[in-house]
Amino acid sequence: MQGEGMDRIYLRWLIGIGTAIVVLLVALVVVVATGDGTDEAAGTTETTATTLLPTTVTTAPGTTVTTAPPTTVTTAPPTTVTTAPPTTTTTLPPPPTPSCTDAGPIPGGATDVSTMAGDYDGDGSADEFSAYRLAGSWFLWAHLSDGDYRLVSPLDAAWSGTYWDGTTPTNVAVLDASLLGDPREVATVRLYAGLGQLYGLFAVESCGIVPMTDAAGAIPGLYSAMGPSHSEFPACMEPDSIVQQIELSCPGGSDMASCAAIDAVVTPYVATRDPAHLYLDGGGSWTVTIDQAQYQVFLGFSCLG
Ligand SMILES: [Ca+2]
Repeated sequence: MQGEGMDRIYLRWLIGIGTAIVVLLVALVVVVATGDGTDEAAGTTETTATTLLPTTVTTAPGTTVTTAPPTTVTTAPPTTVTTAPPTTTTTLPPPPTPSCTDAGPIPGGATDVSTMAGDYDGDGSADEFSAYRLAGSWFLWAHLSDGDYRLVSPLDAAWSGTYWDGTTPTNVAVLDASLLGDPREVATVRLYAGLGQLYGLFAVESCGIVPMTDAAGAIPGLYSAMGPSHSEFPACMEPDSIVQQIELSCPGGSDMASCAAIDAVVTPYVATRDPAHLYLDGGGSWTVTIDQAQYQVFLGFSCLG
């Protein structure tokens, strides 16, 4: 009976030991399953690592992929295109058709011909204005580029009776051409008659050669005279439509070339066209004292060339 008791005691001890081992194993499993509570208490978050597995692309066997070679594109060089300059078409107004009668050339027997080139019809091309003597009489003659015709005007007794004092000029010469407020130049013509000498300004208008006349229809008193202590001449104040008869003298009879204070008397005229006139300015003559520099300026405006 005593041996049987010992067996029972030993069996109970074994059961106790086994039970303890089982409890410990269960406890260990719980701890492993829940992790240690220290980290959770500290508020840290566990990181779960995610591993991406490489994707295996399987190419079906027997499939041959042929890659086309690169295509070479040849670019043509740029073509140079030459553009012709634009054609400028200048439309000119139709040339006037003057009904002027062509007077013909200067006669072969003419003498004492004097000519001054100028644009007497204002078309931008040079014309000719001449004076000549033929069989004892004087003539004015013009060749106009506008229409290419020629005009002639005899300076006979009838002409002089109309525009002068009836005196027939004995020497005539064309001296200058001036612009007087109009595209058409006027010609200065010296009309010499012994004791009388006059300068006429002549224009081309209405198929004729006409003098510029004053309100009375006569050639105004444009003249010249030169001496040691005086100088008188007409001044064409280009491009203004002003003509001035200038009378200069040096007080005391001193030489004009060295005179420091020159007395000047100026008589102004105003040129108009269609018809051609040279009207005395309503203000009349005025006087002024000029120096040598101003004297040269006046000389530069001389209508006498
Ligand atoms: Ca012309």
